[in-house]
Amino acid sequence: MPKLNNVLAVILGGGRGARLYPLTKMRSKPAVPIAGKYRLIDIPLSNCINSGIFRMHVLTQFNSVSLHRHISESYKFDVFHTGWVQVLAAEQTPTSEGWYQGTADAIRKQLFQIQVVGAEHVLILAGDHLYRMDYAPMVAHHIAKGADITVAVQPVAKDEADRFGLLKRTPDGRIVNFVEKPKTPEAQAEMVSREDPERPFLGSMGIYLFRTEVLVDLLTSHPDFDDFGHHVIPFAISRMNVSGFDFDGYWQDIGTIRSFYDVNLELTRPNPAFDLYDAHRPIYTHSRFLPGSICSDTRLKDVLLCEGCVIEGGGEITHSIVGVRSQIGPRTRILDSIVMGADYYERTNSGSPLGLGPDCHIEGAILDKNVSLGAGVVIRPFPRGTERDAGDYVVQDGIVVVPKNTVLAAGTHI
Ligand code: ADQ
Ligand code: ADP
Repeated sequence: MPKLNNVLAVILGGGRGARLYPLTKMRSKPAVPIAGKYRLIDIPLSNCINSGIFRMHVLTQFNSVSLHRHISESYKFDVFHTGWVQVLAAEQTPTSEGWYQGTADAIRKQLFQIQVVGAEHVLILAGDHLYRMDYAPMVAHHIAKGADITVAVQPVAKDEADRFGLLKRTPDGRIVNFVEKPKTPEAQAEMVSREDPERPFLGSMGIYLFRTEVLVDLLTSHPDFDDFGHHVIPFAISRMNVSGFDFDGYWQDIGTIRSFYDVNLELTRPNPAFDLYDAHRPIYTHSRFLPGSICSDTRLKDVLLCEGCVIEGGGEITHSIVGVRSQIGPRTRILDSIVMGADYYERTNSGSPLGLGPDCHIEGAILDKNVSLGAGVVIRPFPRGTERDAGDYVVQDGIVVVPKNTVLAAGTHI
């Protein structure tokens, strides 16, 4: 396998974050918590470190305090691993020209920072995917094929064709046709390239490896190319050597509240498809030195329970994530929910106790960090497709999300 010290990773930390709202109300998308104790950004950063890539840029629309703190406290390289993680935020306000217009525009606005690193190849990664990938075989493929650009590809099912960039390849792997998210059945039928009737398409994973000079040339000579899927890749395939690299491991896009919810809850089942327990390729995060969790007389079934929690007696938790430092009162029932936990143990700024009070019933919900629910709060899911912003809570595709730091009074029914 090639040495990857010639590769710079650039992680696209997210656009306006509208699809993950309100989890992105107070933080940038890479800082959104996942699996009870990690943040989204930990996934690509860990994949890079485990692959031997130690130089990483994270592009984000705004600098959130929690993202900075998380990265600076969690990713400290020592003298034997000279690397860094650099956050590069869009430098102006949402209304100004400085806002990244799309994935390619985000890279263009930071081209100077990318070039000064002097790496031969740039690996462009999304910040909202759950997967474990060793990038070394992709780099080896890129070099062996003499590619200008290599795109990681996966088979795509019929009913998902409109969510992906679909492509066709020659037998030696060169991409000769690419259509970003085709909507009509005719346009999709054009892109069938596999024998498998269930997964007849090949789709881009939105993971690109560029020769640095090709990337710089493409983005500077086409200032109107804002997006890789819509502009850069379709333009490049007929003019350059663009190769498709097969990746057949577990991989999920978690760009919406629904997919975020489903992918998190899948982790609560025994032997989940994404293995958090792989000791050779761990997912890194902030080490918090938290004590174990206490559950007094509580029924737990399919629960991913994190450290530092106190769960009082008589309650029941099923098919849910209980994040770090969660405090859950007596007789409270939690079903099909993500409870993100808290950043600290004390009271909220308004003086209410942190966590869930006694006798709550929480179902089909996401409770962001540092929430305070009084006694007897009831939350139930809405029908799929329901969208609502009620201030204290937001409904996205039927899932109730209680934003960070929210206080819900005793007896609130949602
Ligand atoms: P999408 O995932 O729909 O399709 P997009 O929304 O552009 O593409 O996001 C790609 C990544 O870049 C995400 O991690 C996103 O958060 C981030 N991003 C988006 N806009 C950004 C911005 N302005 N600044 C910084 N980061 C930004 C893409 C490809 C498809 C491919 C799918 C696979 O376009 O061809 O099939 O990924 O998921
Ligand atoms: P996470 O990684 O989940 O954010 P941390 O272990 O980084 O959790 O800790 C959360 C952060 O919250 C810490 O940096 C800490 O300084 C901060 N914090 C601790 N207590 C309080 C408090 N009472 N109010 C606000 N922030 C706090």
